[in-house]
Amino acid sequence: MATVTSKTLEGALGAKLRLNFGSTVEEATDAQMMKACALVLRDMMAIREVETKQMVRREEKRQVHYMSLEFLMGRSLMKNAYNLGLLPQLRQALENLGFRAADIFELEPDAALGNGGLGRLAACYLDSMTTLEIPATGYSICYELGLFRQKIIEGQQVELPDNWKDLGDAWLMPKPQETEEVHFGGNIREFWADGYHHVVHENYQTVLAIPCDMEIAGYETRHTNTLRLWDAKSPSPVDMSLFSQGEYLKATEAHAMAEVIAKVLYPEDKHIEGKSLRLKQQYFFVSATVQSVARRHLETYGTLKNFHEKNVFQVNDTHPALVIPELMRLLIDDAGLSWDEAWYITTHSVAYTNHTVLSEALERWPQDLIQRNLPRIWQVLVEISNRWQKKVEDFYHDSTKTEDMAIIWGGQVRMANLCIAGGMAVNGVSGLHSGILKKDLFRNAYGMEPWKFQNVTNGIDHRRWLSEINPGLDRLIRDLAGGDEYLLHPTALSRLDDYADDAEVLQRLSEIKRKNKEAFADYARRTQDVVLNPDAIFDVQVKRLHEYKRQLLNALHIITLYQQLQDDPGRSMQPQTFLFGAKAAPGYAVAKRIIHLINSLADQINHDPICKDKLQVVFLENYRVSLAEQLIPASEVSQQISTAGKEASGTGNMKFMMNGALTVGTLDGANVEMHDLLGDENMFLFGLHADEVAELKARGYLPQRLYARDPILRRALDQLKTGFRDGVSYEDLFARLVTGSNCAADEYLLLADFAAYCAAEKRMVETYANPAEWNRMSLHNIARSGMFAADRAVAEYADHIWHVGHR
Ligand code: CR1
Repeated sequence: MATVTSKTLEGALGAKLRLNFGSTVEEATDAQMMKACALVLRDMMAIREVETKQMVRREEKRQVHYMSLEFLMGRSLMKNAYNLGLLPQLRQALENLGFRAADIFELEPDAALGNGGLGRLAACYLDSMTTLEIPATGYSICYELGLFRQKIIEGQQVELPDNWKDLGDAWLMPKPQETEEVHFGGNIREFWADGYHHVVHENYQTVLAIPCDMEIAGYETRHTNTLRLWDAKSPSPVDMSLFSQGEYLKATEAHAMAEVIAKVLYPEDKHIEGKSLRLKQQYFFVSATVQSVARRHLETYGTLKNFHEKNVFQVNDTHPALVIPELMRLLIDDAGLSWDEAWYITTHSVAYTNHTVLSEALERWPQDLIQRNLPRIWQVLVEISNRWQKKVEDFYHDSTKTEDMAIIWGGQVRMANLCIAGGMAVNGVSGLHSGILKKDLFRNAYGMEPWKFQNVTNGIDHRRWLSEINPGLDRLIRDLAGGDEYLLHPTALSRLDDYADDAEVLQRLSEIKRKNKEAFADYARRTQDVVLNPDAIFDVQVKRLHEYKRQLLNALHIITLYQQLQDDPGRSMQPQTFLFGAKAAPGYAVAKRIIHLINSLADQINHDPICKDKLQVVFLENYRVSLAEQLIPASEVSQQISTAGKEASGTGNMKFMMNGALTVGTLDGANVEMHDLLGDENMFLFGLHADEVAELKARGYLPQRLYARDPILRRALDQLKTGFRDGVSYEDLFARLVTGSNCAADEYLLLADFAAYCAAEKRMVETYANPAEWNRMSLHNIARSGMFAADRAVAEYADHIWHVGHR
């Protein structure tokens, strides 16, 4: 293809505006221009996508099907332009046509088809799978409404709908000719005829699954993959027989039932919602995916007997676990294979990643819900469960282990055990987490089939999360570490380590951070209506609001700092700005109370003159990918303070490290591996280790004792009861930590780690007073972050789980 210049792009954009919007460049609005940009890039990717598909078919490549109910894509315009190598040209073209490129990029809505880490991981892996030239497709649901938008009103979270498709649909390419049918409800009829056992599913309701494809461009490759988002439609808009009887409302019921499936993303992060709509979402996207993959396979090979040689389904947590019985159903009922043949194929084409050990997040479905909605799948599950149970009994002869490993038990279907039984591999997402799976959560399964268990430590798309969002740092790295080599070989970042004593380099690093802080302060003033002090340390905790992540511990420490300042208002101190960003699941009351508390605390501190130029607390509204992209390059301190053993990996921690922020953190998740690379001297570690947490709990943890013994802690906790100038008391949070309310007190051991946390923060502030030391630490963090590139993680999946080649 001829090289694309800004002139070519100007022409293409002008043509798009005329053809799609009947508009001239002069008349076009920013929104129309944004869409035109998307359409022009989409055209380029579409050509490459066709080429890639042809190559995969011609060379009979094994394909990866990455199944996830969540893909937290964020914005795509800048990303796609970057990967296509057209970002400078696009910027130039927009400016030449009289538009401000930054405004056009800013206008794109985030595609927030995910909740947090799990969904963002899937998005980063799509980028790496494509860049590594792995034939891969992502599968999910084309939610009409993404994760809710958050407004803070009088200190509290209010949820608003996220209508992302208004502008965001420019990336979607509907493919109605590849529609699949998914069947719900009805009954099963079985009979013998012609010497065969026949199974017929009857009286079901059909929902049409229509693919809406989003192309994924890789970096410096023509290889192009697809994210296939299934939209749900009813086969008929109304039931005409009911309509003709005058039952107008009833006549549209089936229609409404079908279309509600793709209406909204469930906003619960790590809490199962045992609702039939959620189950329908899961089966809908699983069934559509399995059918479409099998159909394409049959077209190419004429048989499904070699299906497992050419396909692998990676299931992102247990949400797509029904892929196991659905593939069995298709192989047996539709393709006529025997149970044993089908089981062999299934157990050689499905791999499972576990993302959490929190018991409230482990999916268990009431069996009657499955029986009613998916009668054939239920039958298959019963057979899988019986055979698995027999295998476990024969191996262990131990009824407690039989119960622990059961798939159907006590009226529930346990999806993790299903994935272990039906999968060829099970992996955790950090060394610590994978160890906990083997030693604890899945110890019996590990004892029986140890070869299935693996670790793949998470990674992030460093092209997006460093090069694209932090151009100043990108420039410095190119100057010092061999040009753009690090973009495809992230370990090249380690060359920065050679400059640890180079005063000029360290100075440049600190100027980059300073500029980023100023840019963020400007952004925050425009979009959040807050004035930030760029001379203060930007100390940041952004992630979903969950008790185990311990935002409340951060707040308690800030309360302590404030109380010390009240005792001695004249005391000179290093100014600190604490920034929070977090969405709470709408039904998670305690999480919402913690958001309220942080806002009350912010209101108090920001209005107290003694805090001026010393302490500031900001709760950033509507934390999301595009806000993270502005904030992370400007951050100096990264708060990763979960109770050890609870955060499976974390990926925000990696993004901050890569952008030179220093971590205040516990030895949890991937922090452990960061610490292995950095040592005590390059991060601020504190708190109990995972095994100590377990021991303390086993011994009997008594937070009341800590409350009684430590006056600083007691004073901070008492402040929760008193509250702040807005008059709201947080006695409920006090009770949750100290006395317990409907639960054991302080489940996540905030009080046990409080003193150590305050000491770590103190060390951090003292270090900040020595800029040379701070910048040197920052440099080491960037230099050693290459290990956390998603390219490395995806290559490990490709080598050890998928067995596919890659660049
Ligand atoms: C984990 O909590 C991890 C991501 C991605 C989350 C987080 O520590 O980084 O997954 N788990 O692996 C999750 O959302 C449902 O479980």
